[in-house]
Amino acid sequence: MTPDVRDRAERPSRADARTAGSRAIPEAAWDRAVQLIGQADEIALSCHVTPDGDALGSMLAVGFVLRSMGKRVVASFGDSHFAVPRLLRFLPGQEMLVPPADYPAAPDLMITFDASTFERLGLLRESTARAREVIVVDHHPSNEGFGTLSLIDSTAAATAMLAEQLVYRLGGRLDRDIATCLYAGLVTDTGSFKYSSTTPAVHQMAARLVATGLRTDEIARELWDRSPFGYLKVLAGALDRVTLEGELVWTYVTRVDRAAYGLPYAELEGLIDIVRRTDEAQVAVVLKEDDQGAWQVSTRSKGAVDVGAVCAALGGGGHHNAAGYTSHDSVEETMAKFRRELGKA
Ligand SMILES: [Mn+2]
Repeated sequence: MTPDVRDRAERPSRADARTAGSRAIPEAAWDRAVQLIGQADEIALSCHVTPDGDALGSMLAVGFVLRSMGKRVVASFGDSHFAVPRLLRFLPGQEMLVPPADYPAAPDLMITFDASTFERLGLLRESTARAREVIVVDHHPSNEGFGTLSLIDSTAAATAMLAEQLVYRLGGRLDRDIATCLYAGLVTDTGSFKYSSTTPAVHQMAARLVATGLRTDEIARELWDRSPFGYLKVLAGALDRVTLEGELVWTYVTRVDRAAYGLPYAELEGLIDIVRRTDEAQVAVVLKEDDQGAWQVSTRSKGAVDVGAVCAALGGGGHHNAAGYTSHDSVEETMAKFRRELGKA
């Protein structure tokens, strides 16, 4: 993603932070969102299944502000085995979370975070379909807006950037809890400020968040620098069968591999970051078998190939350099179809 030229041209003051990085969203849409939230007594929040730091962090950050406004808040995500991924358990605000079974069946107002499609809401799809109003807060370019109101900005490096705007527009202020949630989203989606999406606006937001006194070292350790021992063993297996085919590098992890060490699926999140470092490859792929036996396919590009388009053609979606999809085929068939689509890209 090319840094937005608008970001280079200006140095937002603290007051300008209200709108920095959000110009793809019309003012009228923000106003409508604030109005809908103002009118609601209970607000149901959701994010995509198997949430990452951006999805869960953005949702909880806004939840804090809504609670401080006196709203009843329920928050969830639609996984059949409802559990916060271990590496996100340090996030404050988890008392707002309820399992999908306890989620309102037909909320008056629902807000979704970082979910690029209706399908990504998993078990919360029915509630979403029955909600009177659904505000979609997201930054995926593939998001066509499945709600009644879109707060979608594909130039934002993270949904957390839009969540921050929503916090201000609701009259909220950053405190350490809100900032910790937003920071988790920002560092997750920029790969700790390493990806090309790391614009000046990203660092300016980080400065506002860090100024609340949050512990960047502790957050980094929770998110990236720890694993159960079993991860090392599963990693060893995955790296043992890693394959380089021209400019494509790929590997896979089965649920049997994980079961041998009692390793939860969510622990595989960082595996793609090890595989994608391969100098010889432009595209990296990791197939991860989930607990239901489906292959969750993570892909990364160094820029020459739009893996977002490749994954969209295979029923998924994402960004130019980071995308994914679900496959119910075998490993061999999944890779055959992937190579076919990659050849067209
Ligand atoms: Mn995101």
